[in-house]
Amino acid sequence: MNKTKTGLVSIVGRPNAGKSTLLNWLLGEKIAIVSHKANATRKRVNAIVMSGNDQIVLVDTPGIHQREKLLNQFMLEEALKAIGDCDLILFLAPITDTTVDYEKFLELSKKPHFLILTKIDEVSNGQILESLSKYQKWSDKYLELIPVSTKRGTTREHILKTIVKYLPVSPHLYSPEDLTTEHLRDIYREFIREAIFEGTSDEIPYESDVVIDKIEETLEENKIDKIYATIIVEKENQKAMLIGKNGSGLQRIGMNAREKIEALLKKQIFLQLFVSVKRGWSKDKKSLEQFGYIW
Ligand SMILES: Nc1nc2c(ncn2[C@@H]2O[C@H](COP(=O)(O)OP(=O)(O)OP(=O)(O)O)[C@@H](O)[C@H]2O)c(=O)[nH]1
Ligand SMILES: [Mg+2]
Repeated sequence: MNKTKTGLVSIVGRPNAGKSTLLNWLLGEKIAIVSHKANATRKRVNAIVMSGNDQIVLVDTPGIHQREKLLNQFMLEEALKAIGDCDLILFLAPITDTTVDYEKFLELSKKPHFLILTKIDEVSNGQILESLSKYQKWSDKYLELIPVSTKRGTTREHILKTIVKYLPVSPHLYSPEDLTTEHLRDIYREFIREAIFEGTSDEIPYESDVVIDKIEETLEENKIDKIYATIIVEKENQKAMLIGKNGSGLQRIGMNAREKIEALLKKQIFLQLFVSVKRGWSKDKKSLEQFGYIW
């Protein structure tokens, strides 16, 4: 009998390590928020990746970090839950990092894991070898040590096959046709957040979030689906900065987000954004729960 392998594989590591980029790359489709600014991911995101008949359920997580704010505590707990609830961990560290984060991770979890060194396109071959040798002393701790670049060179299939080697024989958890367990509206929200990360500076990316108010779908020809969303910020001056002169800032964010959503849906959509102030939302449990950050 032909038995399939299936497992939950959590991607963890410090903020900005390249976790969400790796998830999108292994999936072959962009669903998770990516930013050069740290702490972009706030919640776990599942991607369903098939390798032949075997199913890998990848779980993207917020970067492991310590900060006082309640939202950051939620993010840390999301990462810790993902470490607890999986068959295998992919621990990511940029190739230029010291080994400190990996040493901390080893204290935190005894789970089977791969050590994945990311962004190797940013350094020379000599530096890659040097980094690999630094980690050799933990070779009895990790199952595999894999240097990766999502920009060039590394083969995706090799990584997927290597992951499958360590997964249990088990029926699929999800339909092989599904790409993710996320609702589309949650992906739209992440794409709008990504546009905010790209289009604003200072604290705005960290003190804003997005609520999808309404989605109007149409089957009629010549008409397009409409998405209405509200950007929530903490302060009046952030609202003014987001909206910009004559609304130009908000318009730019809206265009950028619309293009991201259209690339996923492979069709045109209409997106309208509003901005609203909710003082202290990122430090208040009730507000966080309203935005779907549920402990
Ligand atoms: N050069 C290079 N840059 C990369 C690579 N992978 C990711 N990056 C960049 O690293 C930055 C962070 O990537 P993310 O995928 O958002 O990192 P993350 O670990 O999910 O970050 P958080 O969600 O904040 O924890 C982005 O600017 C990516 O484009 C890579 O292989 N090579
Ligand atoms: Mg991320």
